[in-house]
Amino acid sequence: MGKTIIVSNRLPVRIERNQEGYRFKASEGGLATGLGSIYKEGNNIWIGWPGAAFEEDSVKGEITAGLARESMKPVFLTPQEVDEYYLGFSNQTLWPAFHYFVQYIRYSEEMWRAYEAANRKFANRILESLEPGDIVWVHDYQLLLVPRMLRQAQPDITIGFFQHIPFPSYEVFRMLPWRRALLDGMLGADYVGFHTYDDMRHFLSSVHRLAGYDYNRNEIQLEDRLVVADSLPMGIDYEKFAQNAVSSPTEERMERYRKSFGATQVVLSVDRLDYSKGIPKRLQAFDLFLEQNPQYQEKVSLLLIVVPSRDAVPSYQELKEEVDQLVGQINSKYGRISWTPIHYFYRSYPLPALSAFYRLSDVAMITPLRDGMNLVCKEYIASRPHKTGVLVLSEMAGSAKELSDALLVNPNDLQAMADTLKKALTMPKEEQRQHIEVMQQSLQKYTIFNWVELFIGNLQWVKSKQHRLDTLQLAPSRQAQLLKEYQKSATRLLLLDYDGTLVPFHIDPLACKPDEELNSLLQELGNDPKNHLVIISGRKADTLGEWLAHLPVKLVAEHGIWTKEKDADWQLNPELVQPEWKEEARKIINFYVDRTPGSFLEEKRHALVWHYRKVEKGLGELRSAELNSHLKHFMEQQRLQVLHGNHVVEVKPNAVNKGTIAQKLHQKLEPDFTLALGDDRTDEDTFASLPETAYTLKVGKGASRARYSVEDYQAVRNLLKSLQDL
Ligand code: GDG
Repeated sequence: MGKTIIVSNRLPVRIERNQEGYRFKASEGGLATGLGSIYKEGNNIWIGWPGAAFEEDSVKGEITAGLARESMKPVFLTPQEVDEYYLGFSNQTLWPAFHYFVQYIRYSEEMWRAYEAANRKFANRILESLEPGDIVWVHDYQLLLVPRMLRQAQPDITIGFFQHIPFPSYEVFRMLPWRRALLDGMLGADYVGFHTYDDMRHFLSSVHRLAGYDYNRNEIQLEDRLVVADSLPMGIDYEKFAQNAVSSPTEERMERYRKSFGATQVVLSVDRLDYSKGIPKRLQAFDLFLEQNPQYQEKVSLLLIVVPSRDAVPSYQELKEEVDQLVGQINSKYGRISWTPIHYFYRSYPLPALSAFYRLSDVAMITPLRDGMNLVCKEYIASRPHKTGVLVLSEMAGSAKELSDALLVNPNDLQAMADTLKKALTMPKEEQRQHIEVMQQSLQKYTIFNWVELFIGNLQWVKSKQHRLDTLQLAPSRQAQLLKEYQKSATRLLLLDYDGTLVPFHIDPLACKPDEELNSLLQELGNDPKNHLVIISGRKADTLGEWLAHLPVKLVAEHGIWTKEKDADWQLNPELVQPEWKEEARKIINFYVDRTPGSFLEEKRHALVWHYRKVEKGLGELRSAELNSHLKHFMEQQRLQVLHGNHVVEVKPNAVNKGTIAQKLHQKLEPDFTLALGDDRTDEDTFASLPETAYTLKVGKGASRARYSVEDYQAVRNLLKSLQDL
């Protein structure tokens, strides 16, 4: 087991300078606390930006050495990179898009290039530290491209990615010109986590519609790898907040604040300055509440804590002005000498002060317009030792999914917010206790530590599942064993698929005629009297005959409909049912074509295929399941099979199947050595039909029922040459 490398845009540290040099203060963020137990263990490290621009090499060296003592490695960014990658693409393109603020999205090719370059810088820093067996855990929207960059450099590594902000609906995500590169970047990971089921669902839908990958529940099958998406809501360090709430620094502060507020009820609001947090709407709702409920004037105050953030971004500067103005208006409209409606602070506080605010407040009003999770509301609940207090929470925060005992509101509905605030202020203590108790129990059970443990556990599970699905490479030792068994056997069945197995694919399917090398290989192998060489293909009989009839091989065309011995005529499979079945099946399928836009019926000589690749995701799955069972009901008694494949439902006679024919040949011949080679889905039937002792080989990457895999047609030819040379 190697080390774990955690990667996030910011390192969990604040760097301060005093006379003696630089000092490193651990930050108290949720993530830092949660991962604190991990990144300091063994050789584990945390890689990220130290948070300020350091120019001189000597300073960088000093900082690197200081951070190394804390198990951290810096990625230094220039002021221009901070401007274009962090404040630019991350916070003026991705942040607004992912929070549904499409009006704020900046579409700048220059910022995108800076984002790519900065992601590359992070990836390179990780690669410098990476050793075999390591796990890399990448965090958040600033680093979406990093997983793929790592995967390209080191195809086998274990990579987890967690997104802390929402993943938007496909309808919004598709607006980004760089959408495909962003998705591919994320898909470099093995395990991709989100706070909520909806975020995960949106991600899967974008993956399907934009990248064309299919998924089954939450598993995405790429060409060569399985990726699992998951919803894993982040918890808090519950004990830390619960204990802080009753610590003496908190108690002391709380007493002081309480004295200043007197008998006034306090409503708390804490957020970073961000348009996603819904601060202006919250203020308007408070205004409406005071206007409609004058009896509450002088009886209730809003404690508004706004933590400065991203103030170099224009939309944040505008927001700051708007908040300042609204607070001014409300305070001047209702304020008295003895009462201030809104106590407004634009700064951040040390933890004991924050804790005192949580304890002091009768109500916490957390109403973001959109929030990945929102930890403040969870911290408020954990900081209520007497189990009183009311949480008014936006439906649009990820945490609303877990905290259903809060008073949930639509943050755009001012009247509902004003009414809910009133309800919160008048809620009987007993009812408050019931709600807080339930929420405390759930937050206590699922903390940040459980979240970290679960994430890493799930990531390892995905990796082991990938290994189980991976077909073993035909390593030299296994190939040697194969050759040994071949040599000592007396009767051999060699089943070879044609396209993609013996010859490469070509845009023109008629241009895949066997070349000289292949001709002589097949000739030699077929001449060996111990060998029964069969080419088993989906191709038409005429083409196969034209290309291969001169060779000492048996030919099977159109997946088993036609067979031909050397120097004999083509024989129609006697088990084929009469084509009348098609009429009934066609009627059924057409009924689904009419009801499902984007689907169509393909007529083959011995099969009918309903295609739904272009049908809207969801509808296609629904209708295909219906059609599948509808057809099964009618068809299976008639020696027909219904197959639900990759965006197709196919009905065809049982006899039309490479597996059926392979099994028959095997039973008849009773060989003591069997080799089957194939590259696509129809060859899977061959692999499945043969006994376990057979050498079944999948050509190319991807999950397969074959025992082993080889890289491509060239590797197949090399293998056949080794057989011939024995
Ligand atoms: C992103 C997503 C997701 C706040 N003021 C002070 C202070 N804080 C601390 C809180 C809390 C944290 O900052 C804020 O976390 P949130 O979750 O509320 O919001 P974002 O910063 O937007 O975080 C969010 C989160 O990532 C985690 O995945 O929940 O949806 O947007 O822990 O306590 N801490 C101190 N003084 C303050 O004045 N000490």
